[in-house]
Amino acid sequence: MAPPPGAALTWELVDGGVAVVTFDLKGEPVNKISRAVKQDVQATFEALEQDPSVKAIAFFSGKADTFIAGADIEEFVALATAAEAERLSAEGQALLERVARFPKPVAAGIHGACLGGGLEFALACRYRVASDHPRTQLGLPEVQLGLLPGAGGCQRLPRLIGARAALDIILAGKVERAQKAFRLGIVDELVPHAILKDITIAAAQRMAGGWQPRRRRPGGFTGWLLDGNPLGRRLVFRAARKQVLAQTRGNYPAPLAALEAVEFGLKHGMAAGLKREAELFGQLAVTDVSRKLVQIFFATTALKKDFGIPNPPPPATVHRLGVVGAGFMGAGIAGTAIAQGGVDVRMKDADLPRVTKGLATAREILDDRLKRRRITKYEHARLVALLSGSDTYTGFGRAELVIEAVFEDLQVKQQVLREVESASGPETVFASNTSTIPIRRIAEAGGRPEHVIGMHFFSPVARMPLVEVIPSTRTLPAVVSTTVAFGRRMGKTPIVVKDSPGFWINRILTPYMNEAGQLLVEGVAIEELDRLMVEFGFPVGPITLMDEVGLDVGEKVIGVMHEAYGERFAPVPAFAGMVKSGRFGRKAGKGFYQYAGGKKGGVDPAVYEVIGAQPNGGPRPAEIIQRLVLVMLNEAARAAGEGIVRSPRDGDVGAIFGFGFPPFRGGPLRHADDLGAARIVGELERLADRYGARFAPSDALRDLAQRNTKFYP
Ligand code: T1G
Repeated sequence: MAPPPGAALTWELVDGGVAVVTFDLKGEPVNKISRAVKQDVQATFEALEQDPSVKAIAFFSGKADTFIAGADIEEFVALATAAEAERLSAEGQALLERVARFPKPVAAGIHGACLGGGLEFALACRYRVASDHPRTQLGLPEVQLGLLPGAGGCQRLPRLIGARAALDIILAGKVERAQKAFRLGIVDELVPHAILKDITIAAAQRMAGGWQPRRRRPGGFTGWLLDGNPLGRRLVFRAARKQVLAQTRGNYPAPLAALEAVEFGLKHGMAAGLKREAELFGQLAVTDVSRKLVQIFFATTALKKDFGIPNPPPPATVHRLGVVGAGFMGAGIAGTAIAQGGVDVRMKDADLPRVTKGLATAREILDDRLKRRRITKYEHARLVALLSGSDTYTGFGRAELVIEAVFEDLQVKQQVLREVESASGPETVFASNTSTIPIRRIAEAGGRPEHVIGMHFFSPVARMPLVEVIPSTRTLPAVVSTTVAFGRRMGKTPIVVKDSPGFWINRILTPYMNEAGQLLVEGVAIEELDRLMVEFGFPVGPITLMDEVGLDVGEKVIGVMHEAYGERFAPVPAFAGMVKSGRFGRKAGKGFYQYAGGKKGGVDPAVYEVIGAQPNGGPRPAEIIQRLVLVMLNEAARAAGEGIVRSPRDGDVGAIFGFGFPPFRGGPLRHADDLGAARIVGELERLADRYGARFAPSDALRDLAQRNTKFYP
């Protein structure tokens, strides 16, 4: 019975009675499992069961780089009730139960992304072959969407690879490379892409002939000791619950629910586990946390295609990158550009000792990837060979892009621009990693301002996902698209922001950091400040962040912001004392906290002397949080009102990726919408009366309050 035209699944019979099924969702860049696709799968497996010539199935994707990207996330957005969501999960479970119990063996040939419901489908198959291609990634990222694997993943993965290994993937929403998935036992064979089809069909033919796959015990003896018996498993679950609570601080319900679905299933059996899994999926799918995380997913995928300007010209390809400044940021940019982009990098600094140190730091990024088996020895050697440096601009002539990461000083940056212009070609793009200085001010010192742009990375570059791209009013559109494209090639999420002091991130972060300084002076203890903001959802508190960024860098940033925006950015005396006393933070081995051998210790009690305050209390916790959050939201509204970011989406993704604004709150502008502009204005007025004009509500917020509208209408 031939499938209806346009169906997502098609099949043909090959030797040995194997039906080769191809899943290719027409008109879609990726395969995803929607309700319509479930019907297609149902109908196809019905036909395969009825057809006596079919002895076994080999299942493949017709897409170039994705096997199956999971359930259709867009269908979740439309879910109104937990019961409806539970039904959706149960339908998915029933379909995969049919595949798992299918009377004819099913082998899956996996190339590309095999995620969420896509991996759950593969887990329901009797045999899995994967290509050893870098694009082949397998995982259950559901908790990143505030959900759990709701099509049997919480039941089948632990039974296949053991509870501990499965929890390691499910609770963190991990995606593993094919090599790791093979080592864990998620896939049975790992083969070059070119022979994936043949090997998978051969496996199906063998199974049609009665051969049964034999799998080794997951996790060996330790696996048996911990996963293989109820007592061991109780220890595993207790440790996992403790770790999840420590990481989520109760702000993300999905990992705990997933843990329960796994534990319940192993305790009460598959059927009971599936039922509990669907119930928990239903409850999670309608939570505000999941809604926010799904919104962030679609915002980031949309940003993957957005060049930040209308009608973007095609970007130039960068074959050689020049990096001026071999300090921590410059080396991070160089190492990440090679590790992620595979581009040839030439570093330059004032003298050879600095260059040598920078090359070593950049190389550490590659060594780390080898150590964590993210690259092979061969790939490591090939990438290391792409890195070179000197104390002259030799080799910069061939660079299509030069990123400057020198000291945060206008004159120094202007001097470097002039030097790079004379050492490089007429089309070379000059991108400054300045975090605050307006690009037009740097560009005005050169001869080709239309080729100058800002490219602001965050520390540590290898790990922080955001890059702010800042064109001046004179920057050519082709320079913008080239810079955005290169940021993506480095594995970053670029947002294009307006050229103004502090751009977006430092513009909204500085008032928050300043307010933390004010609260210190008023007697709030350092630990208390950091604890409250971590509980609010930030990865670290403002004082720890100040130590990470560096008090000296902070002082530079505040200086530029105060000059540009006036009193509401007035420097806090507490911080100036720190810089004078050489307490720059982690890099100086001392800041607000103590550091021994690079490891962070407790608060340094001597620091209170330096900042001229004693931790004797200060405002109550709720007011502390309110002052820190509202001063940021107020500035974010003001900056968004000035068009510093092109959309609330860019602003929120920027804040989440740039300094870890709590994702479950959706970002500062989404959070402002939840609080309501009128309420925020009221609270700000109260704070302004009490603490000063820095809390005066911005016109943008007053306007939203008046019109009773939101950033996301
Ligand atoms: N549902 C809906 N749309 C999806 C999608 C999905 N699962 N995956 C991708 N898209 C869209 C995306 O929005 C974009 O749309 C286009 O496809 C190309 O994506 C029951 C509950 C697969 C690695 O979390 O990680 O299964 O912008 O630009 O860079 O247990 O997309 O073109 O209109 O990102 O090559 C779990 C999500 C779902 C994986 C491809 N799955 N996707 O990356 O392309 S929950 C995920 C990705 C689930 C079950 C549960 C990536 C990718 P548009 P793209 P890419």
